[in-house]
Amino acid sequence: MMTYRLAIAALGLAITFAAPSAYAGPKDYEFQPISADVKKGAGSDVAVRLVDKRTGKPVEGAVIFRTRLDMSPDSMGEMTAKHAAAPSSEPSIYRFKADFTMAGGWALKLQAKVPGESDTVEGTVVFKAK
Ligand SMILES: [Cu+2]
Repeated sequence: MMTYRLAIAALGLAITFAAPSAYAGPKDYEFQPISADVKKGAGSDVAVRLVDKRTGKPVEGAVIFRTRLDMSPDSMGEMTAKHAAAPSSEPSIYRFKADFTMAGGWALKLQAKVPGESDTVEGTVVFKAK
């Protein structure tokens, strides 16, 4: 009987400690550059990967519904660049074509819907145009 009660108590503890990580939140995801170096000029390739930070695994099937590309890393936050989503053969890599009109630091700001996550996932990826 004693061991049974101990087992129940241990199970309760396990559930208590497991609970916080059982619920995913938007902060559990991160957009990362495939390559932080990009080519200055029109129609440059930009690619980001979405990773689940809890597992380190890539996340497939995110729907990126809003983006902004600006030079905020070089204190030119008002300077934006035209860009558009481009096809990707890998489901966890999200590609764009961008017109980097100036050499220097550019920030790609993304908002996405991620499968199984009700809140919007946001991320900023910094690139260096050369
Ligand atoms: Cu600039």
